[in-house]
Amino acid sequence: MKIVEMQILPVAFPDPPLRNSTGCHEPFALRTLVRLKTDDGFVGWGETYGGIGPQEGLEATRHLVEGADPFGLENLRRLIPEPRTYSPIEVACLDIMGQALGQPVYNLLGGKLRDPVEFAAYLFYHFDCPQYGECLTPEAMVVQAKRLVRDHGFHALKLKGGVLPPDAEIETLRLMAAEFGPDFRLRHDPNAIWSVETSIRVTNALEGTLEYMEDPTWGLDGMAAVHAAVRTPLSTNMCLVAFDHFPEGIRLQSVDVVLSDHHFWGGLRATQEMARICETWGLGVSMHSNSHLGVSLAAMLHSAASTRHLTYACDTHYVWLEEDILAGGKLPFVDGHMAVPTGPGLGISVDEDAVARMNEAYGKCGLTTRGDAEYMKKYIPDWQPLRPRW
Ligand code: GKR
Ligand code: MG
Repeated sequence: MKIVEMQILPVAFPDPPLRNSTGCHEPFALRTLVRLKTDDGFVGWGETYGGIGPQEGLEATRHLVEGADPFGLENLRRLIPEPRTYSPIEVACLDIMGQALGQPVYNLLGGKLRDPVEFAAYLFYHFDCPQYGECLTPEAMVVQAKRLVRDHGFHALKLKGGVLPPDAEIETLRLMAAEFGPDFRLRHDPNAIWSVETSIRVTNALEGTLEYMEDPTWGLDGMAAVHAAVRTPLSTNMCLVAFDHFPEGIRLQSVDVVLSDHHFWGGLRATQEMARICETWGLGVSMHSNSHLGVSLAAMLHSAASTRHLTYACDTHYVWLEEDILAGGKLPFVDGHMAVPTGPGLGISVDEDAVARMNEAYGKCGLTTRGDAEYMKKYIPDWQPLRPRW
Protein backbone atom coordinates (compact mmCIF):
# COMPACT_ATOMS: atom_id res chain seq x y z
CA MET A 1 0.00 0.00 0.00
CA LYS A 2 1.22 3.52 -0.82
CA ILE A 3 0.25 7.01 0.32
CA VAL A 4 -0.44 8.95 -2.87
CA GLU A 5 -1.63 12.26 -1.47
CA MET A 6 -1.06 14.31 1.70
CA GLN A 7 -3.42 17.24 2.23
CA ILE A 8 -2.51 19.76 4.93
CA LEU A 9 -5.65 21.63 5.92
CA PRO A 10 -5.38 24.61 8.28
CA VAL A 11 -8.68 25.23 10.06
CA ALA A 12 -10.13 27.81 12.48
CA PHE A 13 -13.17 27.52 14.73
CA PRO A 14 -14.81 29.89 17.24
CA ASP A 15 -13.37 29.89 20.77
CA PRO A 16 -14.65 31.77 23.85
CA PRO A 17 -12.37 34.32 25.60
CA LEU A 18 -10.90 31.73 28.00
CA ARG A 19 -8.17 33.04 30.26
CA ASN A 20 -4.86 31.53 31.26
CA SER A 21 -1.64 32.78 32.80
CA THR A 22 -0.38 34.09 29.46
CA GLY A 23 -3.49 35.98 28.40
CA CYS A 24 -6.74 35.11 26.70
CA HIS A 25 -7.90 32.82 23.92
CA GLU A 26 -8.51 34.66 20.65
CA PRO A 27 -11.93 34.48 18.93
CA PHE A 28 -10.71 31.58 16.79
CA ALA A 29 -8.71 28.51 17.76
CA LEU A 30 -6.38 27.17 15.05
CA ARG A 31 -5.66 23.55 14.19
CA THR A 32 -4.13 21.69 11.27
CA LEU A 33 -5.72 18.58 9.78
CA VAL A 34 -3.76 16.02 7.81
CA ARG A 35 -5.65 13.94 5.24
CA LEU A 36 -3.71 11.05 3.74
CA LYS A 37 -5.02 9.08 0.76
CA THR A 38 -3.67 5.73 -0.41
CA ASP A 39 -3.40 4.16 -3.86
CA ASP A 40 -6.24 1.77 -2.96
CA GLY A 41 -8.58 4.57 -1.90
CA PHE A 42 -8.29 4.63 1.92
CA VAL A 43 -8.40 8.05 3.59
CA GLY A 44 -6.83 8.62 7.02
CA TRP A 45 -7.04 11.68 9.25
CA GLY A 46 -4.66 13.29 11.72
CA GLU A 47 -4.83 16.58 13.64
CA THR A 48 -2.23 18.80 15.25
CA TYR A 49 -1.48 22.36 16.39
CA GLY A 50 -2.63 25.21 14.21
CA GLY A 51 -0.96 28.07 12.42
CA ILE A 52 1.88 28.62 10.06
CA GLY A 53 4.66 26.77 11.94
CA PRO A 54 2.96 23.35 12.06
CA GLN A 55 1.82 23.76 8.43
CA GLU A 56 5.34 24.47 7.25
CA GLY A 57 6.72 21.61 9.33
CA LEU A 58 4.26 19.21 7.70
CA GLU A 59 4.83 20.66 4.22
CA ALA A 60 8.55 19.91 4.59
CA THR A 61 7.74 16.19 5.03
CA ARG A 62 5.52 15.87 1.96
CA HIS A 63 8.27 14.20 -0.12
CA LEU A 64 8.77 11.64 2.68
CA VAL A 65 5.10 10.87 3.23
CA GLU A 66 3.84 10.72 -0.33
CA GLY A 67 5.00 7.41 -1.73
CA ALA A 68 5.51 5.87 1.75
CA ASP A 69 3.82 2.70 3.03
CA PRO A 70 1.39 3.69 5.86
CA PHE A 71 2.30 0.42 7.63
CA GLY A 72 5.95 1.52 7.78
CA LEU A 73 5.55 3.71 10.87
CA GLU A 74 9.00 3.15 12.31
CA ASN A 75 10.59 4.19 9.02
CA LEU A 76 8.44 7.34 8.92
CA ARG A 77 9.34 8.14 12.53
CA ARG A 78 13.03 7.77 11.65
CA LEU A 79 12.63 10.10 8.69
CA ILE A 80 10.48 12.64 10.61
CA PRO A 81 12.10 12.89 14.06
CA GLU A 82 10.25 16.09 15.11
CA PRO A 83 7.50 14.63 17.36
CA ARG A 84 4.84 17.31 16.73
CA THR A 85 5.18 16.88 12.97
CA TYR A 86 5.32 13.10 13.01
CA SER A 87 2.34 12.71 15.36
CA PRO A 88 -0.56 13.62 13.00
CA ILE A 89 1.05 11.59 10.23
CA GLU A 90 1.23 8.55 12.49
CA VAL A 91 -2.41 8.98 13.54
CA ALA A 92 -3.53 9.24 9.89
CA CYS A 93 -1.49 6.13 9.00
CA LEU A 94 -3.00 4.19 11.93
CA ASP A 95 -6.45 5.31 10.72
CA ILE A 96 -5.64 3.89 7.28
CA MET A 97 -4.12 0.67 8.68
CA GLY A 98 -7.19 0.08 10.83
CA GLN A 99 -9.54 0.60 7.91
CA ALA A 100 -7.51 -1.71 5.69
CA LEU A 101 -7.52 -4.44 8.38
CA GLY A 102 -11.08 -3.84 9.60
CA GLN A 103 -9.71 -3.10 13.10
CA PRO A 104 -10.04 -0.11 15.44
CA VAL A 105 -6.80 1.75 16.14
CA TYR A 106 -6.75 0.57 19.76
CA ASN A 107 -6.33 -3.00 18.49
CA LEU A 108 -3.28 -1.92 16.50
CA LEU A 109 -1.87 -0.55 19.77
CA GLY A 110 -2.27 -3.78 21.72
CA GLY A 111 -5.99 -3.78 22.46
CA LYS A 112 -8.42 -1.90 24.65
CA LEU A 113 -7.86 -1.85 28.42
CA ARG A 114 -10.50 0.72 29.36
CA ASP A 115 -13.75 1.88 27.79
CA PRO A 116 -15.26 4.37 28.42
CA VAL A 117 -12.43 6.80 29.12
CA GLU A 118 -12.78 9.23 32.01
CA PHE A 119 -12.25 12.96 31.44
CA ALA A 120 -11.93 15.92 33.79
CA ALA A 121 -14.07 19.03 33.38
CA TYR A 122 -11.80 21.83 32.18
CA LEU A 123 -12.74 25.00 34.08
CA PHE A 124 -11.63 28.38 32.75
CA TYR A 125 -12.08 31.89 34.07
CA HIS A 126 -13.27 33.87 31.07
CA PHE A 127 -14.26 37.30 29.94
CA ASP A 128 -17.84 38.10 28.98
CA CYS A 129 -19.15 36.19 25.96
CA PRO A 130 -22.65 35.62 24.52
CA GLN A 131 -22.75 31.87 25.32
CA TYR A 132 -21.58 31.87 28.93
CA GLY A 133 -21.52 35.46 30.25
CA GLU A 134 -18.52 36.30 32.43
CA CYS A 135 -16.59 34.09 34.88
CA LEU A 136 -13.99 36.04 36.82
CA THR A 137 -14.68 35.30 40.50
CA PRO A 138 -14.48 32.25 42.79
CA GLU A 139 -18.28 32.19 43.06
CA ALA A 140 -18.77 32.35 39.27
CA MET A 141 -16.32 29.45 38.88
CA VAL A 142 -18.44 27.29 41.18
CA VAL A 143 -21.44 28.08 38.96
CA GLN A 144 -19.41 27.04 35.88
CA ALA A 145 -18.31 23.81 37.57
CA LYS A 146 -21.90 22.98 38.53
CA ARG A 147 -23.04 23.55 34.93
CA LEU A 148 -20.35 21.23 33.51
CA VAL A 149 -21.04 18.56 36.14
CA ARG A 150 -24.79 18.80 35.50
CA ASP A 151 -24.41 18.67 31.71
CA HIS A 152 -21.66 16.05 31.40
CA GLY A 153 -21.42 14.20 34.73
CA PHE A 154 -17.73 14.90 35.44
CA HIS A 155 -16.21 13.71 38.71
CA ALA A 156 -12.78 15.27 38.19
CA LEU A 157 -12.49 19.06 37.91
CA LYS A 158 -9.43 20.88 36.57
CA LEU A 159 -9.12 24.59 37.26
CA LYS A 160 -7.06 26.54 34.74
CA GLY A 161 -5.39 28.86 37.21
CA GLY A 162 -2.71 31.53 37.19
CA VAL A 163 -5.40 34.07 36.31
CA LEU A 164 -6.68 35.59 39.57
CA PRO A 165 -4.32 36.47 42.44
CA PRO A 166 -3.31 33.24 44.22
CA ASP A 167 -5.54 33.81 47.27
CA ALA A 168 -8.60 34.15 45.03
CA GLU A 169 -7.71 30.85 43.38
CA ILE A 170 -7.28 29.20 46.79
CA GLU A 171 -10.73 30.53 47.63
CA THR A 172 -12.10 29.14 44.33
CA LEU A 173 -10.83 25.65 45.10
CA ARG A 174 -12.05 25.77 48.70
CA LEU A 175 -15.53 26.75 47.49
CA MET A 176 -15.45 23.96 44.95
CA ALA A 177 -14.33 21.42 47.56
CA ALA A 178 -17.16 22.55 49.85
CA GLU A 179 -19.71 22.41 47.02
CA PHE A 180 -18.75 19.02 45.59
CA GLY A 181 -17.37 17.12 48.57
CA PRO A 182 -14.78 14.34 48.76
CA ASP A 183 -16.18 12.26 45.88
CA PHE A 184 -14.89 14.83 43.40
CA ARG A 185 -11.24 15.07 42.43
CA LEU A 186 -9.85 18.61 42.02
CA ARG A 187 -6.70 19.77 40.22
CA HIS A 188 -5.19 23.22 39.76
CA ASP A 189 -2.99 24.36 36.84
CA PRO A 190 -1.49 27.88 36.98
CA ASN A 191 0.88 27.18 34.05
CA ALA A 192 4.12 28.01 35.90
CA ILE A 193 3.19 31.62 36.68
CA TRP A 194 4.13 31.48 40.38
CA SER A 195 7.50 31.83 42.08
CA VAL A 196 8.78 28.84 44.05
CA GLU A 197 7.72 30.57 47.30
CA THR A 198 4.18 31.28 46.08
CA SER A 199 3.91 27.74 44.71
CA ILE A 200 4.82 26.26 48.09
CA ARG A 201 2.45 28.58 49.95
CA VAL A 202 -0.55 27.90 47.67
CA THR A 203 0.08 24.16 47.36
CA ASN A 204 0.33 23.79 51.13
CA ALA A 205 -2.74 25.96 51.69
CA LEU A 206 -4.63 23.51 49.45
CA GLU A 207 -3.14 20.34 50.99
CA GLY A 208 -5.81 17.65 51.15
CA THR A 209 -7.96 19.45 48.54
CA LEU A 210 -6.16 18.53 45.30
CA GLU A 211 -5.38 15.23 43.59
CA TYR A 212 -2.43 17.14 42.08
CA MET A 213 -1.02 20.61 41.54
CA GLU A 214 0.04 21.05 37.90
CA ASP A 215 3.05 23.17 36.91
CA PRO A 216 2.91 25.71 39.74
CA THR A 217 6.35 27.08 38.79
CA TRP A 218 8.80 27.12 35.93
CA GLY A 219 11.39 24.46 35.07
CA LEU A 220 12.63 21.15 36.44
CA ASP A 221 14.72 22.93 39.11
CA GLY A 222 11.88 25.15 40.30
CA MET A 223 9.46 22.24 40.39
CA ALA A 224 12.00 20.16 42.34
CA ALA A 225 12.28 22.94 44.95
CA VAL A 226 8.48 23.01 45.31
CA HIS A 227 8.33 19.22 45.36
CA ALA A 228 10.72 19.08 48.31
CA ALA A 229 8.45 21.37 50.36
CA VAL A 230 4.94 20.00 49.70
CA ARG A 231 3.02 16.75 50.18
CA THR A 232 0.51 17.26 47.33
CA PRO A 233 1.57 15.42 44.14
CA LEU A 234 2.95 17.69 41.39
CA SER A 235 2.19 17.11 37.71
CA THR A 236 3.48 18.65 34.49
CA ASN A 237 2.90 19.27 30.83
CA MET A 238 5.52 22.04 30.84
CA CYS A 239 8.81 20.94 32.37
CA LEU A 240 9.00 17.24 31.45
CA VAL A 241 7.68 17.11 27.92
CA ALA A 242 10.14 14.98 25.96
CA PHE A 243 11.97 11.69 26.40
CA ASP A 244 15.31 13.38 27.02
CA HIS A 245 13.82 15.32 29.97
CA PHE A 246 13.28 12.08 31.94
CA PRO A 247 16.82 11.61 33.31
CA GLU A 248 17.05 15.10 34.84
CA GLY A 249 13.39 15.18 35.93
CA ILE A 250 13.80 11.85 37.71
CA ARG A 251 17.19 12.76 39.20
CA LEU A 252 15.80 16.03 40.62
CA GLN A 253 12.45 14.48 41.65
CA SER A 254 10.64 17.40 40.02
CA VAL A 255 7.23 15.76 39.53
CA ASP A 256 4.99 12.85 40.51
CA VAL A 257 2.72 12.81 37.45
CA VAL A 258 3.47 13.42 33.76
CA LEU A 259 0.71 14.50 31.40
CA SER A 260 0.82 12.53 28.18
CA ASP A 261 -0.16 14.18 24.92
CA HIS A 262 0.27 12.30 21.67
CA HIS A 263 0.64 15.61 19.79
CA PHE A 264 3.94 16.50 21.45
CA TRP A 265 5.26 13.14 22.63
CA GLY A 266 5.27 11.96 19.01
CA GLY A 267 2.15 9.90 18.40
CA LEU A 268 0.14 7.14 19.99
CA ARG A 269 2.92 4.57 20.15
CA ALA A 270 5.30 7.12 21.72
CA THR A 271 2.62 7.85 24.32
CA GLN A 272 2.65 4.20 25.32
CA GLU A 273 6.44 4.34 25.53
CA MET A 274 6.39 7.44 27.80
CA ALA A 275 3.77 5.82 30.03
CA ARG A 276 5.96 2.72 30.34
CA ILE A 277 8.88 4.89 31.50
CA CYS A 278 6.61 6.61 34.02
CA GLU A 279 5.47 3.24 35.34
CA THR A 280 9.07 2.09 35.72
CA TRP A 281 9.97 5.17 37.76
CA GLY A 282 6.79 5.22 39.83
CA LEU A 283 5.31 8.32 38.19
CA GLY A 284 1.58 8.71 37.50
CA VAL A 285 0.23 9.53 34.01
CA SER A 286 -2.59 11.87 33.08
CA MET A 287 -3.39 13.41 29.67
CA HIS A 288 -2.96 17.02 28.53
CA SER A 289 -5.14 18.88 26.06
CA ASN A 290 -5.32 22.05 23.99
CA SER A 291 -8.34 23.38 22.04
CA HIS A 292 -9.02 20.58 19.55
CA LEU A 293 -11.46 18.92 17.17
CA GLY A 294 -12.86 15.40 16.92
CA VAL A 295 -9.92 13.84 15.07
CA SER A 296 -7.63 14.62 18.01
CA LEU A 297 -10.35 13.51 20.41
CA ALA A 298 -10.67 10.12 18.68
CA ALA A 299 -6.88 9.69 18.76
CA MET A 300 -6.88 10.60 22.49
CA LEU A 301 -9.59 7.99 23.12
CA HIS A 302 -7.67 5.22 21.32
CA SER A 303 -4.51 6.28 23.15
CA ALA A 304 -6.23 6.29 26.56
CA ALA A 305 -7.95 2.97 25.84
CA SER A 306 -4.71 1.18 25.02
CA THR A 307 -2.18 2.84 27.36
CA ARG A 308 -1.94 0.54 30.37
CA HIS A 309 -0.35 2.98 32.81
CA LEU A 310 -2.85 5.87 32.63
CA THR A 311 -3.63 6.70 36.22
CA TYR A 312 -5.81 9.85 36.11
CA ALA A 313 -8.82 11.16 34.21
CA CYS A 314 -7.78 12.88 30.95
CA ASP A 315 -8.00 16.60 30.20
CA THR A 316 -9.95 17.87 27.22
CA HIS A 317 -11.07 21.29 25.98
CA TYR A 318 -13.91 19.58 24.06
CA VAL A 319 -16.68 21.04 26.23
CA TRP A 320 -15.74 24.50 24.88
CA LEU A 321 -16.05 23.45 21.22
CA GLU A 322 -19.25 24.65 19.53
CA GLU A 323 -19.22 22.62 16.33
CA ASP A 324 -17.12 19.59 15.43
CA ILE A 325 -16.02 18.23 12.05
CA LEU A 326 -17.39 14.77 12.84
CA ALA A 327 -20.39 13.63 10.83
CA GLY A 328 -23.22 13.41 13.35
CA GLY A 329 -21.77 16.17 15.52
CA LYS A 330 -19.91 16.18 18.81
CA LEU A 331 -19.28 12.93 20.70
CA PRO A 332 -21.15 12.92 24.04
CA PHE A 333 -19.85 12.59 27.59
CA VAL A 334 -21.84 10.20 29.77
CA ASP A 335 -21.17 10.44 33.49
CA GLY A 336 -17.89 12.24 32.75
CA HIS A 337 -16.73 9.46 30.44
CA MET A 338 -16.60 9.01 26.69
CA ALA A 339 -17.01 5.76 24.76
CA VAL A 340 -14.08 4.67 22.60
CA PRO A 341 -15.05 4.53 18.89
CA THR A 342 -15.22 0.92 17.79
CA GLY A 343 -15.29 1.17 13.97
CA PRO A 344 -12.23 0.45 11.82
CA GLY A 345 -9.35 2.94 12.08
CA LEU A 346 -10.14 5.94 14.27
CA GLY A 347 -13.80 4.89 14.02
CA ILE A 348 -14.97 8.36 13.03
CA SER A 349 -16.45 9.82 9.90
CA VAL A 350 -15.19 13.31 9.04
CA ASP A 351 -17.67 15.76 7.51
CA GLU A 352 -15.59 17.19 4.68
CA ASP A 353 -18.01 20.11 4.19
CA ALA A 354 -17.43 21.14 7.80
CA VAL A 355 -13.67 20.88 7.20
CA ALA A 356 -14.02 23.08 4.10
CA ARG A 357 -15.96 25.69 6.12
CA MET A 358 -13.32 25.75 8.87
CA ASN A 359 -10.57 25.87 6.25
CA GLU A 360 -12.26 28.93 4.72
CA ALA A 361 -12.63 30.44 8.21
CA TYR A 362 -8.87 30.01 8.67
CA GLY A 363 -8.22 32.08 5.56
CA LYS A 364 -10.64 34.78 6.69
CA CYS A 365 -9.89 35.01 10.43
CA GLY A 366 -6.54 36.74 9.94
CA LEU A 367 -4.72 34.59 12.53
CA THR A 368 -1.70 32.51 11.62
CA THR A 369 -0.35 31.79 15.08
CA ARG A 370 -1.70 31.55 18.63
CA GLY A 371 -1.35 34.90 20.40
CA ASP A 372 -3.01 34.80 23.83
CA ALA A 373 -0.73 37.52 25.29
CA GLU A 374 -1.27 39.96 22.43
CA TYR A 375 -5.05 39.37 22.39
CA MET A 376 -5.22 40.06 26.14
CA LYS A 377 -4.37 43.72 25.36
CA LYS A 378 -7.89 44.09 24.02
CA TYR A 379 -9.05 43.73 27.63
CA ILE A 380 -6.03 45.08 29.54
CA PRO A 381 -4.07 47.41 27.23
CA ASP A 382 -0.81 47.37 29.21
CA TRP A 383 -0.85 43.56 29.71
CA GLN A 384 2.61 41.97 30.01
CA PRO A 385 3.07 38.18 30.01
CA LEU A 386 5.24 38.08 33.17
CA ARG A 387 6.74 34.90 34.65
CA PRO A 388 6.58 34.71 37.59
CA ARG A 389 3.66 37.08 38.04
CA TRP A 390 3.14 36.25 41.71
O1 GKR B 1 -6.03 26.39 26.53
O2 GKR B 1 -5.46 28.12 27.71
C1 GKR B 1 -5.37 26.91 27.44
C2 GKR B 1 -4.43 26.03 28.25
O3 GKR B 1 -3.70 26.81 29.16
C3 GKR B 1 -3.51 25.25 27.36
O4 GKR B 1 -2.86 26.10 26.45
C4 GKR B 1 -2.48 24.45 28.11
O5 GKR B 1 -1.58 23.90 27.20
O6 GKR B 1 -4.28 23.05 28.82
C5 GKR B 1 -2.99 23.30 28.85
C6 GKR B 1 -2.31 22.92 30.13
O7 GKR B 1 -2.74 21.97 30.74
O8 GKR B 1 -1.29 23.53 30.48
MG1 MG C 1 -1.10 22.12 32.22
